[in-house]
Amino acid sequence: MLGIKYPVFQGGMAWIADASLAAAVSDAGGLGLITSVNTGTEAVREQVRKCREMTDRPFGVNIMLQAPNAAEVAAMIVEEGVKVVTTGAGSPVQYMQMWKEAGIKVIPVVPSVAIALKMQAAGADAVVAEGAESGGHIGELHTMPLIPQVADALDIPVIAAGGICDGRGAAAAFMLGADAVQVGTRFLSAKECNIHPDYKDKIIKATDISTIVTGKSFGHPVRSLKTPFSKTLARMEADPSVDHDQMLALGSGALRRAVQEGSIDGSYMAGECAGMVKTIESARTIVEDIILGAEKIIVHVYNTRLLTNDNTK
Ligand code: TUI
Repeated sequence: MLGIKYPVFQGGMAWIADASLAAAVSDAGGLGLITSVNTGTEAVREQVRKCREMTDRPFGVNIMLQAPNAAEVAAMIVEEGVKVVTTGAGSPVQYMQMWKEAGIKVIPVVPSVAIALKMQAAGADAVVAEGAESGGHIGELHTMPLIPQVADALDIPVIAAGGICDGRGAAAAFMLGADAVQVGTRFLSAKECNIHPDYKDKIIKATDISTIVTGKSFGHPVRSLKTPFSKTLARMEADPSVDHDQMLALGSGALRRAVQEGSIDGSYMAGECAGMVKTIESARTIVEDIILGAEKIIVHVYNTRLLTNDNTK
């Protein structure tokens, strides 16, 4: 459907996923995605043009629908002839007709079966079903039960996201009924990922219990690395005398501050698998490790009949 070699998407991480990362992932055979969250629509357009110069392979744009310029970016990708769009944090139904007429493949990110069905009915070509293991803005369900339920409910392809960072996670996602996987957190460590060195360092040093979810009590759960800043937010959230507007004000701009400045007042968004990311590697190495790792496990299980504990048949 997309003309890619491997069923591996790179998450369209806000402020992070630029032409450098997207082109490297696409060049390696996956689907690179450029984020719409940048200094403005023209900056996103520049990234699209840059990416096209850097690779001949297909790539896409991810639109964060809560951003004030979402409608502008929605029109810009048509002008620029982008072939694939993924959307997050809302419903892209109002743009669907325009994108379909332009021949763009539309792949909304969804957190539940109900929203997945709504997207399919609206004409989506596939969905990314994203579990709450993910970094950033998350839903309630986790990947293990979310993927099979979405796969059973839909006729269109399902891309699994949330907690997938190597061949083992990808193989598991395929077992659950996914047609492809989307990976975010592991690409934070890619050589081609242009985040502040302190952000990368925090990912490399993370352990299994290094992330925290804040904002759930006011309907905006976000997973990020535990830092003095995110722990302060969590304490404020538990304090009934602190109002939500105060917290929203503190959180505003925090992701950008982490990505560009490595600031102590930054929100270092990351998924639960940050603890599995140990080294800085090229995007190509990451894509190949995920897909070849998954293939090796699947072939091994098949050849040895591991699940029946009976090698005589
Ligand atoms: O969008 C994401 N993850 C994100 S967006 C983001 S940017 C940000 N910046 C500062 C503070 C907070 C966020 C960081 N991470 N993931 C995709 C996703 N989409 N997760 C959940 C949803 C979603 C939720 C509701 C999609 C659709 C939806 O409703 C659709 C409807 O029909 O209402």
